[in-house]
Amino acid sequence: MQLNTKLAVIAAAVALAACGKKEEAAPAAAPAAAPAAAAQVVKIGHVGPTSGAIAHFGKDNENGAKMAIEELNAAGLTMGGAPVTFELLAEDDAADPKQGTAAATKLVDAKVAGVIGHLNSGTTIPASQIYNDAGIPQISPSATNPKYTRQGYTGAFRVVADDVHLGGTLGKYAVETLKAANVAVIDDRTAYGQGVADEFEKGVIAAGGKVVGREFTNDKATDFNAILTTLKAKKPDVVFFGGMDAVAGPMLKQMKQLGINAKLMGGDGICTSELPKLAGDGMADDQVFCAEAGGVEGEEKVGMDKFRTDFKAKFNADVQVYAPYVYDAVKVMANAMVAAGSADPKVYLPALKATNYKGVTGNIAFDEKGDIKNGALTLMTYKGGQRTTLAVIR
Ligand code: ABU
Repeated sequence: MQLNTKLAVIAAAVALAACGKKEEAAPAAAPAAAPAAAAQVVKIGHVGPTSGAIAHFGKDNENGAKMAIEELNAAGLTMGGAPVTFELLAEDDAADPKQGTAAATKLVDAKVAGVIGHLNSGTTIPASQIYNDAGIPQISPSATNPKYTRQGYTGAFRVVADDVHLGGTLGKYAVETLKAANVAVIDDRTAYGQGVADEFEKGVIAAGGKVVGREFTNDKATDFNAILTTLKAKKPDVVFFGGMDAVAGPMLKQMKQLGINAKLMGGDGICTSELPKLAGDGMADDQVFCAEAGGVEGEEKVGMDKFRTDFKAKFNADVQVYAPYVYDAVKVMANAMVAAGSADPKVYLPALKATNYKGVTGNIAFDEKGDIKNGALTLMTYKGGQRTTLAVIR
């Protein structure tokens, strides 16, 4: 007799005893029904900075994950013939590489079947070694440093374009479209900030522009007067900042105070709905140019627009940048598990590699490195404190 059947017989006997009936008085037991397959709970980890200066990014990403998990659980899915529910284990790494590896170790110990994250390149890259050693697949929805998918880890995936694409395109745009002859570059010395600034410089030079100055700060700095004064003397048409919006906001204020009229460009790290609040009156219309490392256009916008509306209704917050990419990444991972009939990474990894998924961020398929195929960029500026799309570029 199978264990579940035995338990059913024992439970029936206990129930009868509780009713005060003697066993011999009970009617003959009907043949036991085949036991229902046991429900499975699959743990999926998520990591981003939900504390610190860029907590608004981390909460945005985490909310994207929550939305996806809730929808998956409401769908009544089965995996390998048994009902499955997904549990989100959300960790905060505060955008700090050491906290990032601690969070990764915690998720591995908790036996997650996969991880969505981390948000920052500086945390994603060191954490990826821990997931790789544990055989746990990871999809980053926002880390854009190319190194992440160039380490030879078979379980590392990314659903956004990388900094080579992002920085190079912005450099070309500065010279060819904004007609900037002289550009200055600042970075925050993080894996993301320095990397995207380097790629921007290459793009400017390839397009025939001149880099007249390069300075750096850090991702916690608030005073940029010294470096901005140095760059002001070089009369740049454009200042590029490789870093996040929490630094770019005060930098814009100080550019205005110093009378620097240059445009400010940046990558996806500044391209948030929060930037106008952080910059206050330091941001003028059509002064800031940035790009999200993904994008949809035409009919595909319908799904993205609906996501944004639903997100706002649910969390009373606008999407910052990457919540839709997290949402899609969770669903891509869950779909691979369901298709493979297992949450065992060894079993579902081939299905994850073979992903061809139509999400709110467009079509998701991976190349041999784990990068998104045919990734897009959305170039934006700000008008009246709102992001305005200029173009979607592939
Ligand atoms: N891609 C911008 C923010 C995240 C990062 O790559 O550090």
